[in-house]
Amino acid sequence: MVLRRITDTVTRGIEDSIESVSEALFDPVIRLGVTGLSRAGKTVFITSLVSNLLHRGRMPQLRAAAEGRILSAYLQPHPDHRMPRFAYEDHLNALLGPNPSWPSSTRSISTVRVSMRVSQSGLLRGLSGPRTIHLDIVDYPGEWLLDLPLMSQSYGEWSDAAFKAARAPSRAAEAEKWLATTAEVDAGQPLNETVANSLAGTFTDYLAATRKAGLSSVAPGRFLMPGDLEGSPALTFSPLPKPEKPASGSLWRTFEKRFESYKRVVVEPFFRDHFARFDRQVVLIDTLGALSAGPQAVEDLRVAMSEILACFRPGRNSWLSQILGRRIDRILIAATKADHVHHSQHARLAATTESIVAAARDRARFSGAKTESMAIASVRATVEQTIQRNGAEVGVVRGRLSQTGEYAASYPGELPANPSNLLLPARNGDAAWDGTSYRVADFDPPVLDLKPDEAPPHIRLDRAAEYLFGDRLS
Ligand SMILES: Nc1nc2c(ncn2[C@@H]2O[C@H](COP(=O)(O)OP(=O)(O)OP(=O)(O)O)[C@@H](O)[C@H]2O)c(=O)[nH]1
Ligand SMILES: [Mg+2]
Repeated sequence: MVLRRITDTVTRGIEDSIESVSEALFDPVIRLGVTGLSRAGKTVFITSLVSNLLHRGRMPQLRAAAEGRILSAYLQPHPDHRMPRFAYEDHLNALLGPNPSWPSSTRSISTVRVSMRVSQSGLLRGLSGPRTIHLDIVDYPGEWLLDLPLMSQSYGEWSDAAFKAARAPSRAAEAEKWLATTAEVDAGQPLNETVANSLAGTFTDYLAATRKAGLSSVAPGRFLMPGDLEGSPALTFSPLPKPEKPASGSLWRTFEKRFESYKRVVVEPFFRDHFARFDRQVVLIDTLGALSAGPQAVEDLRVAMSEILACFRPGRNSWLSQILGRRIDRILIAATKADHVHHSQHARLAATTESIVAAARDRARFSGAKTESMAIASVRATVEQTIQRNGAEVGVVRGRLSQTGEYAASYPGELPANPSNLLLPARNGDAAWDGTSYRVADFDPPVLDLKPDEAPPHIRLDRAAEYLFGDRLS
């Protein structure tokens, strides 16, 4: 019996490795990472992309689709059974029902495999038959990337940086309670779990409040996006001022240990097992949302995006560059929800996004990854209209407003031709935009009466797909 089980295991092991060898040899796999900060639009993007790959009528800019070379596309179970499956069907059903709703918020990593039978282009077409190409799309919170800098920081350094950030004027109100709780604690005293919980709790509340105020830079990522670590001791710590000589068993030493184990047990496995395996990456960014929250939200978004993009160009001797198995050679930075503004403003939306990420993007480009920015809408929830306003024609969008459920036109304001008009006040820490405001309405998803072979309407999702993996379908 025992022998039989061992042989079974060995055979299965061999079969598994044969499967992965044959897959590696014959069926190319494209691993596409989809990230962005919370509410950036990751789930809607993946749901619409998968649907539009399965039914390609709205994908003229994806060359392989336009040339009729994608003979079929279908969903397959992912070979790595440990990875949670992206709930594509649930998310699509939410969008397509008679009372459509946006998919619910996701908190962790998940994946879906779209397999395509593709015939080759040009001369090769006649020479070899179609082949199967797997596209593995991985949804993961951008907040998790904000943890990379922790890998090179000690607990003391991280604490100092966190206190400095919390004392910035834009965070003072949100940080007040946590700083007051910290001030009452003697970090050199022996650990007391009640005190530890109250520190970690007020610290997490502070991070959540800054996020709610529209600020983006809120590491450690798992405090707000715990995934399956909710309530775990790995997350029960917070920054502390360092006492003179902290004894072992003191609060400070315990938090130092927990910080180190957070790095080892949480941060490192994510980068090693997932991040290091991507070929292509799309970073979604809600530029319009930040504009409506004000200059400080734009500045905070700029800082968070530079931390996120730094992960794609690790220094040669850094911890990350040593574990990177493959290299991400294309990054798309996509401003989502472009259907919130008239198409006449899309170029300015892309330019504004481009300047928010400019410095970080240039560094990524320098290290060999190709990058591009574009304005997209994964699901188009509005129609466009031109109205007369003070004698001039103005392009507006019209849709069902989430707040009231009524159809109405919306004009969020005119984006400036020169993005530095936005970035400078943001850098200066101005509290509001000078003489203007951006008010971006939330729209419900459109009521779609799709035929079984149709996918949701979008803006430039096909161009995004062509950039991200079109070259791999030839
Ligand atoms: N109009 C419009 N709204 C969108 C679009 N994509 C996303 N949204 C809005 O943005 C919200 C967040 O989108 P999600 O796709 O759930 O964002 P996410 O990044 O997965 O968010 P988390 O899972 O919470 O991290 C949605 O509920 C919609 O209100 C789009 O293409 N058009
Ligand atoms: Mg999501």
